[in-house]
Amino acid sequence: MNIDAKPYPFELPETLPALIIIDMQRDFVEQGGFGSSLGNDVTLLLKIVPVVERILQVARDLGMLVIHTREAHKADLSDCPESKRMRGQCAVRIGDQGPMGRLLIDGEPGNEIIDTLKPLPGEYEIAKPGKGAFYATALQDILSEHDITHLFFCGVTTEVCVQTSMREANDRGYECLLIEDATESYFPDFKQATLDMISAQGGIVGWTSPSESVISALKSRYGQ
Ligand code: C5J
Repeated sequence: MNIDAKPYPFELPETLPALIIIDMQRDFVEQGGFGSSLGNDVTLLLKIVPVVERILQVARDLGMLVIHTREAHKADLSDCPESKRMRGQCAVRIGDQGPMGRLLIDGEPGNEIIDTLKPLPGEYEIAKPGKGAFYATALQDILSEHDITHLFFCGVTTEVCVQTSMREANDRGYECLLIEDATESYFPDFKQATLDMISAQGGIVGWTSPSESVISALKSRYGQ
């Protein structure tokens, strides 16, 4: 069973693939978080929430491994390079107090995954200090323990944490597909460019496909 995808059909494996949901945390999608501190219009990101909810439900129904990530730093900022904290000309920075607590700090209200996508018991929630989900996390060990070979990505933002994580996964030998309408950027052009560059050159980073195609193929392949 294949998924209709770019640049060519994505072949589903015998064993269940995993779903990785990148950084659907209040810091990026709500006013007063890290995303808005950088001057972004965070409302743009909210439109993917119902699509991600649908995909998450399908993954749960099929018993897929689900991994949620959050971009998060320790309260003492020991895992946040000064170069990252000082980047940009903004009034509030990582670790500073905002309306939802300290920006991008593990355990603060703003760092939580949004209510409708909250992890359930049995799902993994990874706090990652970098843009990539593999950097300084246990992600690779978790995937190996579960014999995962194929990954579906969604979340925010397309050209930063999603793309970085997908490139890290691609370099580690995973077959990766980015769900087109389940990822979003503060910059629509950047989202499109990212989708294009992933599937260019014969799928140099992987595949992309709309959620409708992904969901129907997953249900046909792994449903009862
Ligand atoms: C950013 C992310 N954009 N989750 N983080 O800083 O994409």
